[in-house]
Amino acid sequence: MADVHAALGGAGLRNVHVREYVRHWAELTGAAQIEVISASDDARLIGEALAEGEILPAGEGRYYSRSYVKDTARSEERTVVATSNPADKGVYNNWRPAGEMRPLLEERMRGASAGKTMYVVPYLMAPVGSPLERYAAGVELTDCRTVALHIIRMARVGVHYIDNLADQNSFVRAVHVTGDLEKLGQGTPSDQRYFVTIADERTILHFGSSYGGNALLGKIAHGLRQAAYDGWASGEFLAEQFMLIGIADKLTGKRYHVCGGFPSASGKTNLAMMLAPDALAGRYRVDFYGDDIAWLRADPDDGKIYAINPEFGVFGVAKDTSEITNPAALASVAPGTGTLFTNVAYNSHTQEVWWEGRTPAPPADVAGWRDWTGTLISERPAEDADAPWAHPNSRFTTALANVPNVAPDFDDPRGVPIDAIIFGGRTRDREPLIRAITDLAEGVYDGLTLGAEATFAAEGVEGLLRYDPMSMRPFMSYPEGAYAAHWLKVIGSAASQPIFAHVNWFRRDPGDGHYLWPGYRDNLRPLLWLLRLKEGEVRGRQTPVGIIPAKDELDLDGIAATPEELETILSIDTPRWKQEIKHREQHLEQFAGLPEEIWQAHRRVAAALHRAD
Ligand code: OXD
Ligand code: MN
Repeated sequence: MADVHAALGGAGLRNVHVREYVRHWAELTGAAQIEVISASDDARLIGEALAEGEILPAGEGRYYSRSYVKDTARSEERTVVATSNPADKGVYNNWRPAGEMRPLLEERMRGASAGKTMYVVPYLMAPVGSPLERYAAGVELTDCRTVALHIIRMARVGVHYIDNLADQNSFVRAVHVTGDLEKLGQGTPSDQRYFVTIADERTILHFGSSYGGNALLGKIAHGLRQAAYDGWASGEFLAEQFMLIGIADKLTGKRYHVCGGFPSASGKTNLAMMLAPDALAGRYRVDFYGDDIAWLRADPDDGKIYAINPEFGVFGVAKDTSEITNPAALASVAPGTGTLFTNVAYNSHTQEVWWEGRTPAPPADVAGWRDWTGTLISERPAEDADAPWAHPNSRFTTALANVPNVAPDFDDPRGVPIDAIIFGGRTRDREPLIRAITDLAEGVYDGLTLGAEATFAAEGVEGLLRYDPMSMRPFMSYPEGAYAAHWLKVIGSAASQPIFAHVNWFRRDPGDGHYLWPGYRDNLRPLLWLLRLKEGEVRGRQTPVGIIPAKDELDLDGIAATPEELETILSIDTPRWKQEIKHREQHLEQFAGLPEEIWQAHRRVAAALHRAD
């Protein structure tokens, strides 16, 4: 049995509530040792993990790990939000009674860390001194060293973050127990895994995975599910799966900030790290704040909405990251950055890494190259010859400070004032490049009806979206009707509100299917138009679903699009929109207690489309 108090005392950890929490879980999980971790332990932990073969060197100051083959992604079916109030049940939060889930998790976790070290990782999901700091402190207990290494990159980690809390008991209890990964029946009817957030007890219990958001509990479980619940329960803030960027106009000296949500595979990380296109770089600079999470609050001092990125790092999808799609991401994982790669392809001779889309073709000389499962490419069976080298969900984990265009004030506790909130789907034939929405309820309505086209026609009705409200579907922690009302309340309480917009980089030519917009860096152009619209410098063209740029209002210097292509991306397809409106109605009808303002917004848009005949 671990000597908990000696370990905590030795680390200078005095918070009695933390000490009691660690004692409880050390006893229950049967961990053999306790070790308290601060960010300054990184080099030692890296050395130990290398010595144990848990990670491998990937060139200077970079590391590589593989997860268990059946442990490569989040599992939405095994994720539960539990509370003691049945009224907290929503459509997407997979609600269960706390009284049922806690014993179930305790049973799974009992004795499951026997013989292992339990790392005690105190963390903060906010810049120090943030007005939201009291919702940001947590202590993750994990029995996996590589998880501790990931948390050091993704959150601010150190004992002082929880020893100096104003309310010593106001930290999130986040327990991660890996379990015997080979015996958990992942994806079968007898799946043993459970990823539970007991939101009204501010306790997170995750069992059965050491991968990504399943194991780095500060990120999705605390940073999104718990924080969204806390933001609602306190009435103080919103926690959203949003990227956050700054746009600086070097000519006027003005700085703008834009945040927004995108369903997966809609280009959120590339947008977050975008650089200005060459033709505009003399005038504009894009600053990176965050690629995945933003917490938003109204500031009573100036009546603006402020956002922070609660994270300290990026857990980015490697696939398709290249010099063309995201040069800033590549620079952020360069030698010397301390980056951890997971489940990409690895060359055991040269210590290089590779993933699909990194270069147009995989390395020609396969000597030493192994796929993400560890199999030598040269020895893969014939039937696997075309299988990807890297797992499609393979990742890089690097600190925000490694991103070359990270904003100079990314650590500012106040956060940054938000000028625009954008939602971006992936729609081939209906959504224009951008449509601005000036009404709050219509903006929230647009977020609630966000979606991406189903990847395979077989998955759904032709033209039907997989709705992903505000890109929060997997992270919703309380009912959707209350969620919409909370949005109206928080943003509505700001005297000076952001403008909303819906963007779509994926409109296709109806004939040959080619993409009509170049995307990537050029996505700055519609955002500049949106900011100019907000400033009253352009007027746009009103349509039933929002304001679209007039052709001469977009700065297209250096863009090769033909007039016909522009015509298409700056238009709406009314018959397709009428179809969509019917689907939306069914989607929204699922949500009990949806505010009347949202229904009114829906009816206004539907009526305007009807009149557009
Ligand atoms: C996610 C992530 O799963 O950001 O959304 O890792
Ligand atoms: Mn995410």
